[in-house]
Amino acid sequence: MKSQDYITLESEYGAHNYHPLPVVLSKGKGPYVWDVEGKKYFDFLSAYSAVNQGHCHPKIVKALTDQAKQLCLTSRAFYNDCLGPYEEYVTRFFGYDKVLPMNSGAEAVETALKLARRWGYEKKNIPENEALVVCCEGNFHGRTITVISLSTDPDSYGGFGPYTPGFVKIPYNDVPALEKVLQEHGPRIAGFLVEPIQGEAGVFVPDDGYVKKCFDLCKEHNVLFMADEVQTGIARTGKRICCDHEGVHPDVLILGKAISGGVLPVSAVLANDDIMLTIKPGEHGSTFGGFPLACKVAHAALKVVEDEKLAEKAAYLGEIVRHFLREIPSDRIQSVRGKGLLNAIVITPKNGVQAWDVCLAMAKNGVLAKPTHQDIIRLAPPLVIKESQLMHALEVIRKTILSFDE
Ligand code: IF1
Repeated sequence: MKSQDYITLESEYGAHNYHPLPVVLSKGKGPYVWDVEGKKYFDFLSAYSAVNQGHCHPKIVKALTDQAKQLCLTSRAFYNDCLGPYEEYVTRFFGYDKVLPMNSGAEAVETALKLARRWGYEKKNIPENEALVVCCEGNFHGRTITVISLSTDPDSYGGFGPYTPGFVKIPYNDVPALEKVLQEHGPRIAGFLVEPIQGEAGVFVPDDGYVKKCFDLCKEHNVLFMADEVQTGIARTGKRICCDHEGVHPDVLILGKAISGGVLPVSAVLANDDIMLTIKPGEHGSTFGGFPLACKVAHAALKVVEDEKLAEKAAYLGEIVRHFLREIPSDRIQSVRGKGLLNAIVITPKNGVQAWDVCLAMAKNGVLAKPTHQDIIRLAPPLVIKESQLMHALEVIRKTILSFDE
């Protein structure tokens, strides 16, 4: 079958909840993917930063296949010999007392929201059903009904009401706005949920010091600082988690995507005992949460991050990316921004050429990326990409953008 045949099948039998680029992939290895016609591409999306360790990393695939022959799923009705060792590893890896394992990023965000509310009632004595969580305009935390209730993007929340109450939205990258809401409603506020870099908003990097100032304000007002690092975590921005850039240790850390190296849906919420133990047996969980396969895969995926020094690599290569892109002599590039290997170029639409057209041309030339919000192209290759491979891909991006100026 050809690419078009697969596209037709998806259109015929699948929900139309996505608008993919017309590329049908069938193989992945490291920073590369291949389509069904055998064309090779650099993957500059990394499944939205889930494939930081590269496609089909041998050590992660081995962990999956070895465990899959042994025991896949027990449910949490019983103990098993994978969960405890993984919980010890991942809590030590990120520096917390406890982890609550879930599957998707949205589920981990929901878990964090439940933890904040429960902690608010039990430890902060917020009156029952009155807890508030502060979140930021422009956020993306997932697509469940409660999580879209935090959203300010009509494409995310439109037509799905009524919405979950108890959220206060403030501008992102605006410390005084947080200070004001804490002064006005502090005693009822259980948590502040924030992405240290807003990924979906277009790799919106806040001012230096923003994360630290928000953290300090939360401490001052006895509010949980909850970092959604589903996209920015796991070495992507050049540190183990993005909050590390400002020495902030979130009260609640939300992880997903690359915690499994993009092999299985694995997410996690980490917190210390005074927060985590407010949820009692039988009050939260999920069938596959922390199942044996997930434990082995995530353990292997995190070990790859450590052994291959992927955070340091991302920091070093990220500087090269931003310098290179800023040197491209094209007025179509409005700005270049990012941290580590989470970067984006803002494209100025000119004579009808938009970011989508640039991505189509890049795909033709062997680099896969996808625009977000019309004019922003996110560039996030797997962190295992070699410098020589990166330079090759950057040259392709350069030539592609300049080709529109001819
Ligand atoms: C899609 C966006 C990115 C996330 C942050 C939680 C989640 C995500 C910071 C939820 C998920 C994914 C969802 C995916 C595309 C991608 C995405 F475009 F949707 F917004 F990365 F920016 N917190 N982001 O980025 O995690 O439930 O998906 O596991 O919906 O197509 P999830």
